Amino acid sequence: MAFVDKFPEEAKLVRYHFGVGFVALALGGLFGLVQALYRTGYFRDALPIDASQYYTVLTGHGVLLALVFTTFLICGFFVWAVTRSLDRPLAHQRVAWAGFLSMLVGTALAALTILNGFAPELPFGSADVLYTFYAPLQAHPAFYVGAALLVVGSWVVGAEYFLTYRQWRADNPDERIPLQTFMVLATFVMWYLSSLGVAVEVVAFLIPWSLGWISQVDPLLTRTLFWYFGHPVVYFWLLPAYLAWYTILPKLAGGKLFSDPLARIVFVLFVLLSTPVGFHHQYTDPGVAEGFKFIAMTNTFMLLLPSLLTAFTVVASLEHGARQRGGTGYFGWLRALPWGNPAFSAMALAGLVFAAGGFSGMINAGMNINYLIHNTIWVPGHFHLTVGTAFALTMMGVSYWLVPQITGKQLQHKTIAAVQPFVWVIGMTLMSNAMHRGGLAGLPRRTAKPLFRGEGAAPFDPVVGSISEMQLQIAVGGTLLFVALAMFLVVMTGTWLSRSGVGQLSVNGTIPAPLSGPADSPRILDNLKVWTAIAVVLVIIAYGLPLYSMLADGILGPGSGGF
Ligand code: HAS
Ligand code: HEM
Ligand code: CU
Repeated sequence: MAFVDKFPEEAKLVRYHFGVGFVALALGGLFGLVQALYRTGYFRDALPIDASQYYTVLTGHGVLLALVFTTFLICGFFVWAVTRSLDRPLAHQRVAWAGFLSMLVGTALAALTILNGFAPELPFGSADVLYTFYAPLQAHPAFYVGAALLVVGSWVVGAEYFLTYRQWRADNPDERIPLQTFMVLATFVMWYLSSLGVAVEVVAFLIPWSLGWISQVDPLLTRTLFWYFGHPVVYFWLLPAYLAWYTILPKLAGGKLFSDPLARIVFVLFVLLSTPVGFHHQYTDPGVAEGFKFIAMTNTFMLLLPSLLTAFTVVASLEHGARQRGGTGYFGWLRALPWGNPAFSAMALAGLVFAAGGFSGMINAGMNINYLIHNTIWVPGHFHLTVGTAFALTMMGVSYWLVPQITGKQLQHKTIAAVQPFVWVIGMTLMSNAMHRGGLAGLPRRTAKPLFRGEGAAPFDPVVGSISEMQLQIAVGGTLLFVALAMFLVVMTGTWLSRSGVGQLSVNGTIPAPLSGPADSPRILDNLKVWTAIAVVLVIIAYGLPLYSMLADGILGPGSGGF
């Protein structure tokens, strides 16, 4: 039975979340194209923005894609995962709708203040503060209230996962938590622990400051609170992709998950290690002692472990699937994978791209090498491989598979869908590779009109190896990405609006049991209370002293205290 027939209200919730996410994706993607062309100089004069509005576009792009698109897709996807794996409706659908509504109102508020940058004569204030929004940049209070409502809304939807799980537990006291629900709960434990930082930043400091109630804030403190949240938020984006790679991808490959216990260990490691690492975004900040940065670096390198375990488990599961389908040889089995199925190819390609993004992350994390790439376009190169592809392309793959199940309609425009992931990956390879190279050559990020050596007639003089050539690749890659994004949205809109609902849905929504099941692992793995307690201790160790030193000279006073 299709998901929509069995759980109609939950399917509707997922549809609404995905719908809002797709609108954010469309607008954010358009901004991406505009800024890629503007900053590389291609058609700059034909674009309807000037250099100061570049920051309106950049803020819109970052907020709509990294904060809005992600949060809506994740919350919706998790409603599906919890309902499906517990095989029961949500405990209180109203709570989930309330969370959705809070997220929607928050998004509208934040988007309005950002978009007002295009028409400053209107009374909505402005918010050219970028998606990282820490002081000293200041936005209209409505922007911060919007951001807070978005986060709080996600907390409320998240609470519903826990309440539903509790209900299930009362009926099934001795069973192991089904894998997908375990992954959802672990992700949200991490999310609650880490988003507390941004909540304190926004509610205690930025809102009162933007309203004029307090005259100054400590920029180092707000940055620290932001990055306390700003690293784990990247795993809030990554773990839903992992949920899809562990539980859906092996099935699409024709096989089974290799090991359920390993998957649980990976998520536990993320609960423990995601948060005490935020200082790796602040290696260049004065006022934070080197020792604390060093601790963050060590933790960051330990945090590679769960991703390397994932690479092993997921690839092993795919190989198993490929061999079931008749694949042979050391690498020949790769050919036996269903590359023509867009749900599969999008997720598998996202995984391959993430392997490259993970390596550039390792380089970012080294305290000394970081000085070379920090604040250069290398960093956007890194995160378009991670959140921009590992997350975004995986969610496109998930949508190809799930949207038919939550709408009861067959996937439309199958040829466009089959080609789309490949167009995305070609575009991303061009754009991201050139960004990494440009960063090494000193090309800055967040710059409307970067100046660089030998500018001359550039960007229209792309000698191979020159920055002009990299700029050209960024522009071409960005354009291809936008084309791929439009293709995805055509398929989604076509499917959603089609009248193909009658008849048997060709998607099979069941998920086979893993080769090694939960019974092969100790029950302690499921004890999220223990892991949460240890995670809190690690956070206190990593953040206690540095935060104390920032607060010791007064909560609103800039500068650092005794350390
Ligand atoms: Fe990062 C900056 C370090 C992962 C996102 N990162 C950013 C920013 C963003 C971001 C948005 O240490 C910029 C923020 C800003 O605006 O300033 N990052 C890391 C490290 C990792 C990492 C060590 N980042 C992510 C993920 C993100 C993300 C995930 C989003 C989703 N990052 C940094 C650092 C900075 C940074 C510094 C600050 C830079 C600066 O100076 O500003 C690690 O978690 C990466 C581990 C990953 C791996 C790869 C494992 C491979 C796998 C693939 C399996 C293959 C499959 C396919 C499934 C070790 C799992 C198989 C298919 C077949 C066909 C076989
Ligand atoms: C920044 C292009 C898709 C997240 C940028 C920048 C470019 C760009 C050129 C760098 C601007 C600068 O530093 O001056 C594009 C294009 C896309 C695309 C052409 C596809 C049509 C995405 C997706 C995501 C994303 C899917 C996330 C889900 C971000 C973020 C920033 C960024 C968070 C940083 C904003 C900031 O520095 O404040 N993008 N991007 N982008 N992009 Fe994208
Ligand atoms: Cu980080």
